[in-house]
Amino acid sequence: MLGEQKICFSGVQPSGNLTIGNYLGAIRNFSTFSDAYKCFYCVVDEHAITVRQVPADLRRRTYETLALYMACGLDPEKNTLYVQSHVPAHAELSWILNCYTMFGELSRMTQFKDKSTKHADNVNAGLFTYPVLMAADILLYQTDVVPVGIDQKQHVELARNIAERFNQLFPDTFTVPEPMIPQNGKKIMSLADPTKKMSKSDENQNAIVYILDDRDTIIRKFRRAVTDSDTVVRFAEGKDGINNLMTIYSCFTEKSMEEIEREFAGKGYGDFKLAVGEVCADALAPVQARYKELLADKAGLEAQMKKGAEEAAYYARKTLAKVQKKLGFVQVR
Ligand code: ATP
Ligand code: LTN
Repeated sequence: MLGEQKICFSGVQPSGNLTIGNYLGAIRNFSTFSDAYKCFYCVVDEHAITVRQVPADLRRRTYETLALYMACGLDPEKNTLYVQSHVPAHAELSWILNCYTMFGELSRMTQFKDKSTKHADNVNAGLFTYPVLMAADILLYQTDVVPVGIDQKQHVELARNIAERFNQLFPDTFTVPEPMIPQNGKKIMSLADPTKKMSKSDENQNAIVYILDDRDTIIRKFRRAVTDSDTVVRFAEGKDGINNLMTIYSCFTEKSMEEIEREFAGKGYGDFKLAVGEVCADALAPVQARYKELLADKAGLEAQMKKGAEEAAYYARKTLAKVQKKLGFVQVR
């Protein structure tokens, strides 16, 4: 809470091209909080360097992610949109919170276990303390709610634990945040291996539908999606591929699983896959058109980054000063 207003915070890494998993699990839902909450949506470039990035790509994707935020309906007049590295308080609070986070807690984070296996040649300390920076992002703004996909739930729970631990030592420092996980779309699976999360860093391009894929590519990728040897479109255990496609279809059409089963009764997987591709392409077309316009105006995006960072820094500095004072750091003005 900031005064009377409830706060919403979330972030997306500019670590690759964004997928329909990022869209359905997170970004699409961000704008639903804009009326009732003061919202901060951050492009978390400092998180992205926990795995190796090509600097020119990171720079380009930072602009692209901000443009996508806006193209997905986030009005910069109603939401604070900014880049993490432009607000130094994130890194400063992160250091402090490192000293209030236990090694054992971080060792239990499943994303660390997954990413350290995947990037075995670069298990750096940042990969390990990543969730502490995420806790700093959230706690700096006295955040009440954090809209994320289910894979980030464990990290938000860690942020809650850190906040509670800190508040016990120093009462009334942080608001304890709640994860807001969408009912539908919380975990979109890979089209190539529907037992795995669709992830923007997957090497198999057929596994992923990007928000910016063109219509033909989207339809082709859905046509190739791995399913099963059954022929009936129904949501059931063991039908991971079809369940995933039904979830995606349901996210874009708001139809229930029963309605979808009825709609495709007597039809084959081919018809269904085409329909999923079409609703997805239809829904993304306006986002893509708006994105192109926004990205063409680099100066406009930079002005937005600057304005967003100033707004965010104002709130972030307040929390950071409060924490530093409680800890016993000398304040001189
Ligand atoms: P990476 O592959 O680089 O780890 P990612 O695709 O998991 O990236 P993030 O930037 O880590 O993307 O996530 C941004 C947001 O998108 C988070 O809230 C995350 O929970 C959500 N998200 C990511 N992938 C999915 C998915 N497959 N289904 C639903 N939500 C997702
Ligand atoms: N770790 C998140 C990105 C992220 C985030 C945050 C999400 C960084 N800081 C704060 C919500 C709140 C991820 O999606 N991988």
